[in-house]
Amino acid sequence: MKYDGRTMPELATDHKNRLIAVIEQRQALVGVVGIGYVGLPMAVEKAKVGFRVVGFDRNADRVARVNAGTSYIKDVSSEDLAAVVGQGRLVATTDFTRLADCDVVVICVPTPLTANRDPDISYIMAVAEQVAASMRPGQLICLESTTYPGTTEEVLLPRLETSAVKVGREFFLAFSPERVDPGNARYTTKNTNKVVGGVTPACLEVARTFYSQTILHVVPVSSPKVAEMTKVFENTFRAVNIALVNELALLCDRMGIDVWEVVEAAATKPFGIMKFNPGPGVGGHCIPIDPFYLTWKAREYDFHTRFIELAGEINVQMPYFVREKVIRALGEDGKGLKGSRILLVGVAYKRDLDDWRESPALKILEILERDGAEVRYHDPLVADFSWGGHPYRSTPVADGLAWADCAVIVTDHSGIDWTDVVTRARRIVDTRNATRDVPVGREKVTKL
Ligand code: SAJ
Repeated sequence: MKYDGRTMPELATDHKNRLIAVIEQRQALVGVVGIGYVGLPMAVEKAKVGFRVVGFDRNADRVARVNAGTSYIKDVSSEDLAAVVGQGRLVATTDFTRLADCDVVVICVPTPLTANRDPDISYIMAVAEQVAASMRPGQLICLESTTYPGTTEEVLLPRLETSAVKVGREFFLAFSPERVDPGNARYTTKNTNKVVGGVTPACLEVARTFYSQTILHVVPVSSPKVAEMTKVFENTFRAVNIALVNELALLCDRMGIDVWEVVEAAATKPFGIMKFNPGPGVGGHCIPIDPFYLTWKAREYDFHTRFIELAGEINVQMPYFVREKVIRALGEDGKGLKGSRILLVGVAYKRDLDDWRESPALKILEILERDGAEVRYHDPLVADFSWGGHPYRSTPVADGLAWADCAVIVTDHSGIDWTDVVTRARRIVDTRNATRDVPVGREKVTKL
């Protein structure tokens, strides 16, 4: 087999072309570190087009479920997963020494914040040590975790490069941000444009070749920093615009204007605007977190990211605004928060997901309980969760509404019968305008 006019043995010393050859022939062994909502869809997509894929995770339960072909990620069907596992194209392991076998290593580990809201790149650092320990010439390493500009070249590169193993020669290093919108059926890993920045031109060439095997449109940029900044900008754009519409909700409440009507009317403008909705707060593991990676890095340059911090302040206030709305709603019935019964309808951080991490529902629950209310919840997608050391279990909606003095709609799951909710509820605080199409019982409903 010849490639580029040369035999494979000749290529052996030319790592870039050998790697490109095995990628294009789908012979490359792909390692995906972190098989979560980003890593698992990526792993399945690569396996579907013929790559052999090894999913690495410290979570033995996830590893076992992948190897059993049972998906735990909403956007990956167990059918698709079982198929590639059954064909022997995807296997999962907790044995990170097998990274040495991989031609390509894609890192999709979490990048949370510490308790005082500084970046926590400990997951990236841990993987960097594991990759470095099993490093061999001829590997492509791609970081996908959302992080501050500079991480790839300032944190990963020094840990991977040695005097004998040089980036762009013996190994290739790139950053390519994940762009996953959990629950979005229209845009998937395959048809979502992928930005890629390589440490060297050779790194970019290899990384572009890799991603082009399964992604329709790959967008090369001049450096990993540009790619890292692109991603943080994307999430900051959302955080700031959500905060803008949340601030509008606070003002409209004071002015007696229906913010939902304003948002809908503004959305009729055919250009120059993008619709965002006010809400009970901003959840998930991206929008409330990623912008603060940039805030932290900007300080190094004596720069204060005022928009990001202001957006964070406003978004963090929304659960407290929900509390104020609940107090007003209960007041209509001569009740106060203390001793009242509140049913949260929906605890997931956004519609039609079962993910309650960083959900505003958790802060609303905490605030209302602290004020002496008794709080239960109903969420058809979240059977139970634990928060503040307490277990919570979803209450059937009819029982919950019969029990509650006030229902608070926190997540507007499309599978909930909102007419039934309004009919059964005594009082409702609707933080998502989920009841907009319910004509009956409007007198019971207090909108954000
Ligand atoms: N939210 C609002 N009002 C809005 C939009 C969202 O209150 O108008 C709230 C949601 O309820 C949720 C939070 O903000 O609690 C985040 O919403 P999101 O739709 O941004 O959801 P994520 O974090 O799951 O996904 C986002 C991606 N979302 C979209 O592009 C629609 C995208 O920004 C990133 O690819 C992804 O984070 C990520 O992984 O970074």
